[in-house]
Amino acid sequence: MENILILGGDGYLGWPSAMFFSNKRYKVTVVDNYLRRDICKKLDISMLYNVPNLIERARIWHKLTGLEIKVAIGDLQDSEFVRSLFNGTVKYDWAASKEYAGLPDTVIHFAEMPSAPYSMMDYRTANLTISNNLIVTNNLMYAVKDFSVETHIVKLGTMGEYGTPNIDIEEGWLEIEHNGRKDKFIYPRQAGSIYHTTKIMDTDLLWFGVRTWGLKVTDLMQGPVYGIETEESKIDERLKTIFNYDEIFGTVINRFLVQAVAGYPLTVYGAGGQTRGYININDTIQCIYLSIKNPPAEGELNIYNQFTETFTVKELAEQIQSIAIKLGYDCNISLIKNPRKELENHYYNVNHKSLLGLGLKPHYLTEKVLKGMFKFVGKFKENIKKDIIFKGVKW
Ligand code: USQ
Repeated sequence: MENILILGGDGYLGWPSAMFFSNKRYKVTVVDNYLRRDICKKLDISMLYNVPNLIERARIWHKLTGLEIKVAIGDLQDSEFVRSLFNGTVKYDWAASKEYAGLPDTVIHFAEMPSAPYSMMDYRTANLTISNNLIVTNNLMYAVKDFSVETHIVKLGTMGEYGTPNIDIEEGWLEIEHNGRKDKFIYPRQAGSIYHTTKIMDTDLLWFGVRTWGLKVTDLMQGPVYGIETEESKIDERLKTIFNYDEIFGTVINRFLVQAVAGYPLTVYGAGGQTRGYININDTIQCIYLSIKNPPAEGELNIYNQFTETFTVKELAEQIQSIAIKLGYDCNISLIKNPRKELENHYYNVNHKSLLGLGLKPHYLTEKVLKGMFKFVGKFKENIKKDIIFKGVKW
């Protein structure tokens, strides 16, 4: 039985991944310190619905399926806590059997502060983002180097590391010819927020570990994710993942869906020509699974561009508006002054063949998928708080 350690197991992607691998009979341990829930509380941001905490969810999962997801609650910025997960001294906060899970074959690293707007609120939130994301990544890298060099690290990166250059974006690497000589480098990066910049630095840290100590790393350059339900979340209401629609933690498609249901004009920033590569939550899980099934060799860094289709923000708003109207919602689009510093009309041509080559079967953003999301979000209409949808964090 393969052993997987999931860092950030309480998150939007962490919990569905944990259930997916547990269902596939992997031995799963999840770790979290509830950073996102705490920030939401501090900023008075509520999610679309309440979700039981990680310990409660692992208990429910065990009761319903008989499968065990071990839980350790703790701050991964604490290097001794990270090392305890590798040297066998960890004390689980919930487990069916308290016996040590053993060294992980794979670590999936989601344990980052994932919001660009949060990182840009002020110097304190920028510092928290930098220290959390970099220290956690460094603690993980050292623990793997010191205790378990065979472990494959799968790290969630972001398409935002590349920015929007005026040339084709390759998959991680670029061959450069200079003064008659050639070499291959990590593709040039130019992030649009402090958060995205920490993801570049993470990539650089792990690339250093790969070159220096022969670590095995896969870095998944993911675009904005949308969606709610996965196969396992359908087993029971209480197993569904957290869902943010606020300006800080909500990603754009999820936000637009909630806005349409609430009768709040869809907030297209600026001209709306910003193009990004989007991915369904079910495909995120598929991509992680494919990455685990195809690990890099010792001393190799795999970089995959993880999205299935590209849209401008305006196209997304128009598509969501047209379905909202069909469903009887009164839905308008509002072009508001862009609070972010980003190009609003730009070239965007990205190579993303690798994961398709490994067997990814995309779930596209079809009318059926959107209608399913409308139905789901509609059930929680009464919970939507309009005042958290747009506050205008500016940079
Ligand atoms: N946008 C709007 N209106 C909104 C919200 C967003 O027009 O109400 C625009 C943004 O200006 C941006 C695009 O939609 O051009 C995507 O914004 P987003 O908030 O969905 O995504 P972003 O801030 O880039 O971050 C999200 C996740 C982050 C992940 C990233 C992937 O929060 O963790 O790394 O997507 S990527 O965008 O490819 O860098």
